[in-house]
Formats: sequence, structure tokens, C-alpha cells
Amino acid sequence: MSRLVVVSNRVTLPQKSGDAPAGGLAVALQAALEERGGIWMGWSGKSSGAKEPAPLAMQTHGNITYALTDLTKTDVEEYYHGFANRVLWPICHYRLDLAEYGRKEMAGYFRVNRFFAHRLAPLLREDDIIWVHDYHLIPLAAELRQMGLKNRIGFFLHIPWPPADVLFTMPVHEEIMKGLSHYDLVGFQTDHDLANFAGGLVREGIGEALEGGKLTSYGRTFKGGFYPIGIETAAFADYAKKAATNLIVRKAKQSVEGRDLIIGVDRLDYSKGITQRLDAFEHFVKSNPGHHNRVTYLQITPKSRSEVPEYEQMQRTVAEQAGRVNGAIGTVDWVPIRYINRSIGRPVLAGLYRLARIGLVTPLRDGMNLVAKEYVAAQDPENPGVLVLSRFAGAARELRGALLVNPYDIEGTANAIARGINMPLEERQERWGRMMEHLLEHDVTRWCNDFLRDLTAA
Ligand code: GDG
Repeated sequence: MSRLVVVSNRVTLPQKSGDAPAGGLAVALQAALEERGGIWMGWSGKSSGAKEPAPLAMQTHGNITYALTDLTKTDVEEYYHGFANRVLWPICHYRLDLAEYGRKEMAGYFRVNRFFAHRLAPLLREDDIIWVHDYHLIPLAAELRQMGLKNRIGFFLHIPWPPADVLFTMPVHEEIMKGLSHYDLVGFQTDHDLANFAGGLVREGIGEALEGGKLTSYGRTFKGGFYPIGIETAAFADYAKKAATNLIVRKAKQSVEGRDLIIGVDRLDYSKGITQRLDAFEHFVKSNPGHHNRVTYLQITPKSRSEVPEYEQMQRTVAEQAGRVNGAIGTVDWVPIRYINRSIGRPVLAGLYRLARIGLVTPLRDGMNLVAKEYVAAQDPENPGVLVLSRFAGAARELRGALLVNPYDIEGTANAIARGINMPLEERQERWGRMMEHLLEHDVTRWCNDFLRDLTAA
């Protein structure tokens, strides 16, 4: 079996005893690396004012070598905050209005990808299989090919891929499309994203879709596919069950006694539809007086990307909105919205999902959305809750037992909350059973194996 080399913007180092358990993606990649032996390379998260970052820091644990590179402050500003998070992220989430193009940032993105390639190449062996992750590193294969590398290289995009009309508003769309053609396998989350990509190639006359999922563009033939990412379903269900004894979960349970709990969990990001969701909750309470004082909505929202102005602004907006709604509909003994603006431990999170009668997952656009899957996995089979899920999350294409909503339709989402709260046990069990069966079969290990199987065969 060939050695595996994973490259991603950030690297998850192995857990030390006492650390919070890692998320499913890290667990699956570490398992694949451990089995095949390999390297995980990425940015250390550190930056300095020096012109040239320090040499790669290498750490070996078992069969895996972690190769961490620092970046310069300018690199982080231009490549990470500038182009990746202020151009590619909004464009891939259909937010043309939020994309900010700067020549410096665009150049920085390609420069840092070249830098990654130069740091990675000396570590590689001829038959290594390379798996590159996500929008930060699209041009990496082109840079490696330029250096003469012939290895199999696969790319997986964790976020959505937009239709050509959206993508082509980006000045460097051509370089980005060309960059993808240097991979042997380009994987998306859903059939919809793949169709946007392949359709864009064909419609713009820069490529062709051939039989067997093959695509050609810019003189190269490669494979396109979709690989919906999963979670570590069985392990997560187990955490949730065990979390009943966790002190924080027990306290939370006590504090919502007699009320239905609704839960929302998202990084603070405009793609997650948090403000529309708060509106929908307010509308639900106002239009269902019977539920006054009978529901608690817990929104857990760790801060993210606070260096990007839109995120900093959003932090204020959401906090103000939660305060305003509580002021308008709360009573002396009822705080309708509990808003937590920081991260909580994974086992506690699993326990809270299990307590919640409704999982409210309403992104405006999302590659997959793992929270939706975690919520389902965490439920008690005897008394499962209801997943209210945006039709614009990749997960909606799999989780057919959810109540699907259009998150822009505030009244429609409010009606789905009401329907979920009032849903009889039998219907809840039937819907949950269907989703859980799917998640057990399509877990993150299968996702990883499917992608690597196709990359090996590509
Ligand atoms: C990108 C794509 C795609 C959240 N708050 C806490 C916490 N979390 C964990 C959740 C979940 C993860 O973070 C979030 O994953 P999502 O999939 O929901 O969203 P993104 O971060 O935007 O991820 C997305 C994903 O990549 C994978 O391909 O699904 O579409 O945007 O696991 O549980 N975890 C803990 N405390 C928190 O407060 N411990």
C-alpha cells in the first residue's frame, strides 16, 4: 500500500491524554495515515515578522509524521484572511456581495501555495499518494506538477462549489479552474457541487464531461466525484449516551426541566444563517402563545475568524439580536434564548444534542454540515428529537428524515419548529431511524476509504 500524504491548511496533532477528543475528520485522517503510514503537512498556526519562516517542524507519532510550517505575517494576511476567507469562502457560499478582491491578496494566495509545494516536495517519495484538503490549497497540485511531480494527487473541497455565473465574478476564476485540473481526482461534498463544477467547465467551453465521471480541461484528464463527508457515528452516539452522567449536562437538564430544548450549534459565520434562525425562533414564539415559557433555545456559537471584519461585525449583531429578542418576549422567570459565544467540550456537546427536542440547523449555504449529523447520532432511540434542516446544507441531500426548510423563509422555518415540537413519538422514531441507519452506514471512515479507493484507481 502506498504511503499517504495529507496536506491541509491546519494540522490536527494527535490527542494527548486529557485533551478533548478530536472531531471526526481528524480521527478518520489519522486512522488512514496510521494504517498506510504517512505525513500530514500544514500551517502550524504561527506567524512571524521574519522574511522567511523557520524550517519545517517535524513530529513523529507512531506511523505518522506531522510536518508543520510557520508563515510570515504577510502570508497569513494575504493568503489566509485575504484571499481564502475574504474571496473564496464568500464566493463558494454564493455571497458575491461579501467578496473583496485585492491584487496583493490574490498574489499572496498563489505565492503561499508555491511555498507549501516547495516545503512539501523534499519530503515526498515517488509512489506517495497525496490528498489535499480544501479551498486554501487549490493551486497546490499545479505547483507540484511544475516541479516535475508525477504522483497521484487528489483534492477534496469541504465547502460548496458555486455555479459558473457566481464563480466567474472572481477575477482569478480561470487560474482556480486550471488549478483543479492538475489533480487526478477532484472530490466535492454533493452531486450538486460536482454538477456546478462540471457544468461550469462545459458551459464556458473550457472542458468536457466524459464517461465514467472523467473530465477534461486545460489539456488534462481527471476524475470528478462526490463524497459526502460523514461523522464517527457509532462513537458519537456512545458519547451522547454516556454524557447523561456529565455534571454540566445534568445541570443543563435540570435547568430546562419542563421545557422543550431547541439547540443550534455553529461557528460564528454568516453562512450559517444564525440571524435568520433567531428571527424564526422569535416568530415561532410569537405565533404560538401556547409555547410561551415552554421552550428554551440554546445557541452555541464559538467565535471564528475574528480578524475578518464581517465576522467581527456579526459577533455584535448576533449578541444584540439575542438580547433584543429576550427583552421582547422573555418574562421574569423565562429566558427564551441562551446564547453562548464560546466553544464547549465535545462530550458535553453530544449530551446537549441528546437533551434537545429540536436540532435547528439552518445554514444559508453549507458544504455538508456535520452538526446536523452529530445531532441525529446523539439522539435517544426511545425518544428521539427532530432535525429541522436547511435545504441548502449538503446534509439535506442525505438526511431525508429531517424537516427540510428554506432558511430565508422565516415563517416557514417557524412552522417547522412548531411541527417538530408537536411531532408524535412514532413519527419521530420513524424519521430518526431512517437517518441513523444512513449515518451508520456512511460514516467518516467510509468517506475516507471511498475517496482513497477512487484516488488510487484514478
Ligand atoms: C466545514 C464546512 C463541512 C461547533 N461548535 C463547537 C464544536 N463545533 C464542531 C461541531 C462540528 C464542527 O465544529 C463544525 O462542522 P460543520 O460541518 O458544521 O461546519 P464548518 O466548520 O463550517 O465545516 C462544512 C465541514 O467543513 C466538513 O467537511 O461539513 O460544510 O463548512 O463537528 O460539532 N465542537 C465543540 N465545541 C463547540 O462549541 N467541541
